[in-house]
Amino acid sequence: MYYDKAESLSRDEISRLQLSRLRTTCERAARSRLYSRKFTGHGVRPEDVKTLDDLRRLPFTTKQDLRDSYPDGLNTVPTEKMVRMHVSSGTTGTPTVVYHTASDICWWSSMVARCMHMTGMRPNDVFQNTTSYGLFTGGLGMHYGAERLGCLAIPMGAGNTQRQLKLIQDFKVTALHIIPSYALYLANFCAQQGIDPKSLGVRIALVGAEPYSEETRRRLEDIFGFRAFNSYGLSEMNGPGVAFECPEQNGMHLWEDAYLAEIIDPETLEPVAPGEVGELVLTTLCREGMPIVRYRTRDLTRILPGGCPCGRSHVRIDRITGRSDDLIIIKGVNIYPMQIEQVLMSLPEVGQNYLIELYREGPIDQIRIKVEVKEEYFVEDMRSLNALKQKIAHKLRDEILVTPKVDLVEHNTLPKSEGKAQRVVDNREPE
Ligand code: DLL
Repeated sequence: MYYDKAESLSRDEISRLQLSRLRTTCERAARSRLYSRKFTGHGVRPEDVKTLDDLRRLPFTTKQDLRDSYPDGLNTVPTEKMVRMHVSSGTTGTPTVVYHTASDICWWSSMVARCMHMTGMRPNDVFQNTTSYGLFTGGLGMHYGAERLGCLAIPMGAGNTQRQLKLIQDFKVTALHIIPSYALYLANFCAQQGIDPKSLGVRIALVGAEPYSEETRRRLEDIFGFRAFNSYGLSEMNGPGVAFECPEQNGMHLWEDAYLAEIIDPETLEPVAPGEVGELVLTTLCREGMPIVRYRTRDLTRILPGGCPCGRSHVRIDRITGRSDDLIIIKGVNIYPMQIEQVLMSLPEVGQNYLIELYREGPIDQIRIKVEVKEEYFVEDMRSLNALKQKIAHKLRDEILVTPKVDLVEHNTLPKSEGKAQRVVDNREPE
């Protein structure tokens, strides 16, 4: 029933495995320039890790540490032992690099295969990867996983929607890897071409790499007739395959034999109470070439209480509600973009794309939301459009506690990107 017997280890077995792997990780990490300095600075040695609680004695690692260590300050083996590197998609400053040995790629692929199998994918599935290849880890990461599972993998890559559809149809694709904003776009595209998305016959979609709401999942499942499984990962922790939904679709199992997870308060850096939302901190447990200790992901989530009916013992994390650096503060009120998406995607009149704009009117910060309206609702009658505008603004106010300005636009008119969507544009002048 499971792909890997590690999926159903007892909690005791998981803890024992984690401790032994954590010790190995620290021994390896101490060979890198970054951790030899950090461990010394913290007055801690790998051999001080005697219990899992000793994790808290170890220093955190931040994105800035990775940048400062560019290009190879976290490596623990000579470059000739490495077989691949990925570079982060960061838009500013020095990029971050993650190197992998052959063993690291092997581990990573088997984790991704495990995730895919958990969603119900099997070797007879035809898998199309619609995300970008190259440096983005969703390309090769998912591809290697699908091959490992034994599926026929189509490395289509991002964009070129006409061709995506042709391949899906001609090769009877049954499983897709797709970013949520692109899935919404594909739905529009099908409508334009007069294709019923359900007729494509895709039964499983692996949907992740950017935040999306439960409402968006439901909308996608409704339109395409597939089951959409949330998929979480980050380049620093290999990429996809860190946490994934099982058929219960209620939280993502985070593979604790490969990653050690903590949830901390981003201000105090102390652990939050069980079940509370905080920042996810991850330690690699199986990585050889470039282990990372206590990496601050900035992603906000919580550990869901209780076991999962699927029988897998690995903890489940909740849908990522946002990043601690995504927070928008308008008129003193804290808003996460995901709250806005939730409201928009629950409204039948709203189309598949939206954009949040922040601007300043005199000294006051304002928020404007541009919303694509479905074709059938985009009528000429001003009164109906105004009523819709008001309805959206009221629903949003109930959720985010400030009244945004709402602009309705025709469907397919907002900018779309081939990769992750940029949902927030900040036009406020720096003070
Ligand atoms: O996005 C890895 C990935 C590829 C995951 C394909 C899933 C599928 P990065 O480009 O380094 O890596 O971006 C990582 O994306 O810290 C989150 O903020 C966000 N993210 C990833 N998955 C989800 C998700 C890949 N399911 C960053 N929900 C992470 C919300 C997500 N946010």
